[in-house]
Amino acid sequence: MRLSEDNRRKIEELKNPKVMECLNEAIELCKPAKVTVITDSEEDIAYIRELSLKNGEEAKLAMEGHTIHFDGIYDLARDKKNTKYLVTEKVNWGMEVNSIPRDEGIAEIREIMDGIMEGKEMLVSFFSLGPTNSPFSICAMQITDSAYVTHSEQILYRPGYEEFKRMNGSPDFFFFLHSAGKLENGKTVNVDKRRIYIDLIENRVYSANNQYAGNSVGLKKLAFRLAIQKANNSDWLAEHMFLMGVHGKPGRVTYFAGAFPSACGKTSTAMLPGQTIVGDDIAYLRNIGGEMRGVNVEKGIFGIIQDVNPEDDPLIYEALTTPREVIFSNVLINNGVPYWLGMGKEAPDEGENFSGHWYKGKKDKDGKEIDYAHKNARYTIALHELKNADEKIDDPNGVKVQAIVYGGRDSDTTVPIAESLNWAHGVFVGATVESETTAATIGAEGVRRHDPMANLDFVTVPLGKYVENHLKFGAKLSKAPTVYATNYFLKDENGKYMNGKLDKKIWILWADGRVNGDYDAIETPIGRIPLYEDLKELFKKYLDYDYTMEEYTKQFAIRAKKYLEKMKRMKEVFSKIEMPEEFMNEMNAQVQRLEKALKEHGEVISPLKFK
Ligand code: SPV
Ligand code: MN
Repeated sequence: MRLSEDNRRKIEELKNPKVMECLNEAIELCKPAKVTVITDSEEDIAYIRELSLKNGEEAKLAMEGHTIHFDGIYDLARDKKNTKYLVTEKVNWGMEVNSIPRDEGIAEIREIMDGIMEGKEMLVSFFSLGPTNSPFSICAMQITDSAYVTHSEQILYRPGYEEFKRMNGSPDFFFFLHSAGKLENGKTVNVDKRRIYIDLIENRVYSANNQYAGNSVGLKKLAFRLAIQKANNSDWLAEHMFLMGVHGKPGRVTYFAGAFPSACGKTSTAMLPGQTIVGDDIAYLRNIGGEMRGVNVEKGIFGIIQDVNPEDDPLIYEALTTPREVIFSNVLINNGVPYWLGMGKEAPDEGENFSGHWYKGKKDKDGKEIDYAHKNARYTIALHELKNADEKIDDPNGVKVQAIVYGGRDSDTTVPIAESLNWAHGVFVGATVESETTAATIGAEGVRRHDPMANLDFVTVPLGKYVENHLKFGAKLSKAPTVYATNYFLKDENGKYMNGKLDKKIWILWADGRVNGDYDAIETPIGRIPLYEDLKELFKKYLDYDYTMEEYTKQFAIRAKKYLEKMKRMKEVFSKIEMPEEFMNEMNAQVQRLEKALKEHGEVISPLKFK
């Protein structure tokens, strides 16, 4: 038997028959040479850190606590094509969903995973999704042969071995079985056999032949998909959202949640100077006593490192350049020092990156020049390492959410910030987020993509049901949060961004002022927008910038024609789906308001016209 006495005891102490069953099944299938059970102890955590170095998945960098991990050259983002839901019947999803008949999928993945850990060590860990001892949280069991995956999870999630003990043998937990597969130079070889199969019936995920955390780390996007189904079959929300404390006035903290597609300013919003961060990626939201309350499912950040520089993201930059535990991935390493795109420092002409030894001018197999670091290169860091970590991060009761922000990458339509007219209008705004695609998933970049609540990649129930759950959730609150639409990526006629990177701070502080009754607003067909005077004052106070009337009228012009084009695209999408009536009413009302405005004032309307 591969399970030593010591490890067997650790498992038995959990007194959980399903844990035992999952483990036995995994051992039988993957046939590891050795099995190690990891508890919450400092000793076990240190063991993983060491193992990741020993087996070459990570290497030490010059700075104390810093390590580098490289994913393979074809494994640098989420693999949407090979991520599939296992289904037993035809589901009318209302969106493009990758699925496979369950029997067929399980047979395929079992064949791929048969003996996949031969000669390798199986690592068995337990985590809590959300704070420990909290009504929000879900327990999760992870089995993997990757110490990097386990190490990442130790940084990103709360320990769960003791939580499992408190579960009293309940089978209600998520289970993730992962293998990086055969490795060469620490990288997955059989990427053609990469599969991520999500079993919504058993609440488990099989993931094979990958290392990129969006594919491999069970607790991140894989658990998220299971949580969305669980939430939607109940009365809560699992969302692709950050949580932050906005400090608009001394002594006043107002919590915001925000959903943005990958690489659209989500982390940098949550990390805005002067504010506090609760979480940057996934939130569970519940109605507690009529209030919307939320927790961060995670306790760390797996963040995009590109453009983290002292000017735009001073807090992260400082954390990433001082001694503490950080895993860098897919950056360039030269002499033990990491270099990434947009760091504000020149990179050397050679070093090591995801392509192996790298030199300036190196080309890939298609003859395309390989950049020194990848656009989706990342850092993994615990939130408590950050100066701006909010004091309520681990509060089992979560934080009271008073505002929700939705944003996409939109060069020509949406104003920088607009307040929704009410909850249902806000749900409509969230469900009609569009964004130009980025490097965080494999595929074409720069294509406009509809991404409801920035959650399209992860929704595991029919889209209509998902939207309806949002509508119902808000209706039951005594006071629903105010919803805002933001857009940081508006461009002028010369293709130049109209706003600086820190302008988002102004939009967020304006929203905070609105929520707290500090400002008036102008009602337009798409929602309420700021008054020039208030923005002028905010820009001066926080960015020492003289915001002009000309900038304001340009940025906040209601591009009625463009908005109507967007509405046309949305109508096209939603006419094919069974959507709640309330949602369709919101869409029709917005179209009517826009058509009326266009008739009266033209295609591009100055905000002052609505004053
Ligand atoms: C995202 O792409 O939304 C991320 C990173 O947060 S990943 O883990 O790849 O999902
Ligand atoms: Mn994300």
